Amino acid sequence: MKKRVLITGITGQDGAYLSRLLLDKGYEVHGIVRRVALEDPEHRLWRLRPILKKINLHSASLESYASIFDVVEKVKPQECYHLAAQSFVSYSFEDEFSTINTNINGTHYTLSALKNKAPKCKFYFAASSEMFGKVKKTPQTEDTSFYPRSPYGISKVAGYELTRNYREAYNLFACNGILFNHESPMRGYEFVTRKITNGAARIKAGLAKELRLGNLHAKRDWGFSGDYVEAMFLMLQQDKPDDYVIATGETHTIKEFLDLAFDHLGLDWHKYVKSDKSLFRPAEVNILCGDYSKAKKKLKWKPKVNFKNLVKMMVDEDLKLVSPHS
Ligand code: GDR
Repeated sequence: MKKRVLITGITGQDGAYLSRLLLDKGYEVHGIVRRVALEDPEHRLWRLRPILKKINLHSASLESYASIFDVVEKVKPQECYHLAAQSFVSYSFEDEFSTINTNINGTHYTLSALKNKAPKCKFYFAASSEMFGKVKKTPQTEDTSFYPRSPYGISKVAGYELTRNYREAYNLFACNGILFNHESPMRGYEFVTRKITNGAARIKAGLAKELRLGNLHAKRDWGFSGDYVEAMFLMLQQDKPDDYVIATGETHTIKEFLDLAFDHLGLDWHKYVKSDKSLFRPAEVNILCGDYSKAKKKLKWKPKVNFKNLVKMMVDEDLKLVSPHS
């Protein structure tokens, strides 16, 4: 019998890489999507297009306990990866109520439904380096205290604590993956890396003349999503549930990202990029850098794609997309 897995947020970047990984490993893959996504597959399911026939999609909403409960009862998963969230930090300042309600309740509903209908199911929560916020220490480890700087970060701290509490109170096999930024050619266009690689490719192809960004001084620890979903999988294959930092251990500024992306196309970003105050966040996370020693030791995991190759991979793919015939 195939192992059944349920993925919330299956339509996102990580959902797409994780589904492929689990299909390759012989899992029966189930995913939760919003009803609107099923009605508009062309736009909302583009990342899953090549594997749509191989996976099972169920419509449910993170805002409805009843709908999550029904899917969990029907699928009775052995593993559940809870990736769904309002995940764009900037937007969380504009709509803090819905970010906080959806993200916290969605995690709580999923945990509770599993406890009631599939208590042996292993659970993964997509926690985030945003929880470290105004960092207390660099690099950040599993023991670094949290200081979130956005409604999104706050919602992730609550999700992290819910996950830990279900593990301790109800004996659920529940893990927190504290993932640092992770990118790919399937990254959403609103995040800074994709905005840069897409913007640079459009400028190269003559389709745009400038690129407006916010704070160029922030530093992030950027890895490759395809590597990070392997760490998620490994967490659920251990004997005991635990929490892990997943990162590369390197930090770079947005300017460094710009250097590599534009250089790769033979362009000088200073000529095209404008820093626009209206794109700055009300509270910024200035530096993130993760220490993944625990994952290395216990999961035998390490990142394979380095910063340079990640930027190149994204620029090359975006160039193909904007100028498909060249
Ligand atoms: P982040 O990713 O907030 O770290 O969260 P994002 O790419 O949005 O921002 C990274 C940094 O770039 C600065 N920045 C800009 N960001 C965006 N989006 N657009 C811009 O124009 C721009 N200009 C500068 C930001 O201020 C910030 O400092 C991501 C998300 O995937 C979260 O869901 C996840 O939890 C964390 O990574 C780990």
